Amino acid sequence: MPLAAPLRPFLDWTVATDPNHWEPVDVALIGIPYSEHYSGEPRPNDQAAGPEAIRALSGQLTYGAEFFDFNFDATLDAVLPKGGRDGGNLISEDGDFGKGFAEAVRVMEHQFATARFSVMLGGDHGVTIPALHGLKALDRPVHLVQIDAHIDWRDEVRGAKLGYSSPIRRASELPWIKGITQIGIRGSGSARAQEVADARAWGAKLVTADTVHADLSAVLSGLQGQGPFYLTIDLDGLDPSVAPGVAGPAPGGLRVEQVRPILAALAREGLVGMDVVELAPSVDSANGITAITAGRLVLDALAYSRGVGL
Ligand SMILES: [Mn+2]
Repeated sequence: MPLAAPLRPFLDWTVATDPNHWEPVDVALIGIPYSEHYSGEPRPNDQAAGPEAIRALSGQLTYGAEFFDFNFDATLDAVLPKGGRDGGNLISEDGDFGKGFAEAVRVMEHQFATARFSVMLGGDHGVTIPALHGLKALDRPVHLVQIDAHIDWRDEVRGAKLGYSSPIRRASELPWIKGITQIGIRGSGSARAQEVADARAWGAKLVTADTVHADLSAVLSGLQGQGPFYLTIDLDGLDPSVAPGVAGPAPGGLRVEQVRPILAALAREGLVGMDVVELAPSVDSANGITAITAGRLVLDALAYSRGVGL
């Protein structure tokens, strides 16, 4: 069943919404516009609107291939991959992500198999779980890097095991995840002591935001030799002053200029793909800076993944 066409494709890429007709490409993207609050939460969030918000404002990143990108000292034509594919939005037929999970895994597997670099836009952090399952299609172990304020190691929350508090716990159960590094962790309310103990017992490396602020280069050298990588960015890993449009803002987070060297370090070792999740457009600044930042980080990762700027 084809995905839903986007209102505007990311970076004006070619739209191809039927996975059965996906051809091999350099880079491909889908959105999983899904968010599910836990039972008993006071209100639903609007993270399902994230993929369309990021796509809509991606127009601000590309005025044309001949425009100069000062991040890379080159024109966009040299920075961006050719023939990017926007596969549209994966919408569960019956609105139930639990039932739609297997289909989401199948689509992600197919995207990993047909794209050198795979991008997925969420959605809440639960949508990272089918992406992690889809990595099986690569048939080689990958190291998971997470940028997030929270460790997301809850086994379940009120019966839900595929929710936004559990993606890294679910990752730890997959045989093709050979390592986990969690960057930007901070504050309270992220985990109970048991979850921290479980993460450390598994061997996950918890890198606090304060560690990044104190010595970014040590964080970067810790990633050496660990690839290939898959990256999941929860936008609340960034500081709320630069990424305000999230449901769980936490003070003291990463700045864009700290994230970009991390993207470069991952690309040097091999970055197979990434997702960006947890954008809540209803609480973004009026100018959409969080959505723009999300798109910019994808663009930066794409450039680095092609060796540009390394
Ligand atoms: Mn998260």
